[in-house]
Amino acid sequence: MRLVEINFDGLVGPSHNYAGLSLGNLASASHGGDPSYPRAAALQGLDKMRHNLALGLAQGWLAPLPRPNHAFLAALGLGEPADAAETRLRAAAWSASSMWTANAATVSPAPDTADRRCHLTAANLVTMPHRAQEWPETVRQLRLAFADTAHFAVHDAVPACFGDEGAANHMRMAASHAAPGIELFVYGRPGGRFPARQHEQASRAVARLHGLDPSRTLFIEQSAEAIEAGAFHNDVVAVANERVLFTHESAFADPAGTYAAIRAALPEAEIVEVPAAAVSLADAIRSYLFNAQLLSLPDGEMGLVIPTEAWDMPAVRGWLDAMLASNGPIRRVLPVDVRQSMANGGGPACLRLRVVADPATVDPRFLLDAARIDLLAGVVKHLWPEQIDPADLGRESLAHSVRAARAALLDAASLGELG
Ligand code: SUG
Repeated sequence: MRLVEINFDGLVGPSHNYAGLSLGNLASASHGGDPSYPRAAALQGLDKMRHNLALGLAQGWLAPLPRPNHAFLAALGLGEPADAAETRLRAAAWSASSMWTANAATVSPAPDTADRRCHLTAANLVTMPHRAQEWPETVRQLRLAFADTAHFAVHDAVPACFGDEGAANHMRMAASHAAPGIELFVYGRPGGRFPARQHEQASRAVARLHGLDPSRTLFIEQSAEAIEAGAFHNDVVAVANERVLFTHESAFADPAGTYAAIRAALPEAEIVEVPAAAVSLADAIRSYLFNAQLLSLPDGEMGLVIPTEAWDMPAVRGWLDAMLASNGPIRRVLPVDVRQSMANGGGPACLRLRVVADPATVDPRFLLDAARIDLLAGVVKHLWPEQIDPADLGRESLAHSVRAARAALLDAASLGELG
């Protein structure tokens, strides 16, 4: 077994649009109503995959879900809605939100689990109607990609009474990817201005389903201040990789207690904390500095894949330059352009689901090399709509081209089962 980290990026779907559907996600709210550019969005995502593959890393992908979701509208008793309240539900049925695969599932690699299989639990995403419809199709795709039951267990989502947003609120730390790790579940306490999307009971259920060792599992409260400032998921203010936690000072309700618990469970842990005095919480969230991919590069160094928005913000750049000049564990900063996703609140980290596994145990149709990225990009260039205006949602001609684009993609990728 050769356990490595594989990042599975969601390919941005042909119905990508800005509908302002996510309360508490400031980018989604501020871009609601803007025209979107699905072709550019998907190509930006594919360029990020190409970038990370060229670093020598394993790269996978997940296909967009079928949209528009007529079954969702029909279950709500809606045909072609006309009034304003129903317009939001129609936009929900068109949402390409499955592109943010950090919310697809929570993943516990084999070294952490009781049965030594890698466990994945699909996230129910119940807090937001446009996302709550994702998980049955997501789980179908995960059961295809990780069909080898000797190495993987894929669980249905936990009951909808407990909100679960998947890996966006889960971090794993370990001496190395293949070593037994500690798992950190971050939940929010409800009652604030914005919804706390991750419920503590959902996190505890996932940990039980995965057979995690309670002495190596931490349940950490997210700071109310962070949620209030727009950190609708923990991965907007913290990211971990192997022994390193990279976090904003204001990410957790009890930072000192959290760091002490991490160090007690994993003595080699290194915590890189960005103080609010250097980068304010508002700038951290606006720039998405922490919605980064913290990656172990083949040469042994760690690299931080950040959105160009973070690189371009003076306070953030100043802090990053000082970090690189110091002797810290993060040695490289790698900016990428994912602007179309960023405008809906999805940075580099949102676009990927991390799975530590032996690539030989994964369905090869979900793994990428340069030629397969070119293949997917060819379909996108040819068939993804160039632009969608909010008023286009609901048009039968657009629905037809969106469905045809996805069908051609599945055909090219030999994934007809998902049709
Ligand atoms: O759930 N945005 C997504 C962004 C998810 C980001 N994921 C992570 N942080 N891991 C969300 O809020 C906006 C859709 C719209 O408004 O059209 C949206 O769903």
